[in-house]
Amino acid sequence: MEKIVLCVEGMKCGGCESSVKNLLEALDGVALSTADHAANQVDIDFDAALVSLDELKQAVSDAGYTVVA
Ligand SMILES: [Cu+2]
Repeated sequence: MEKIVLCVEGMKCGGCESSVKNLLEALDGVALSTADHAANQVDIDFDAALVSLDELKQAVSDAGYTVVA
């Protein structure tokens, strides 16, 4: 399992946090995600054999949020 922290802009409330968490956890290979809109931070535990970092970032940006790093 790998752990990463993404800086994500555009989350404004707890609803946005839930959206990001749920869309990530719906992906194969993602074990756990937590999102913090105040910190613009998304923590993800994932299996790099099943899902790539690029796919994680793409899923977040497809949902309308901006992955800064
Ligand atoms: Cu929101």
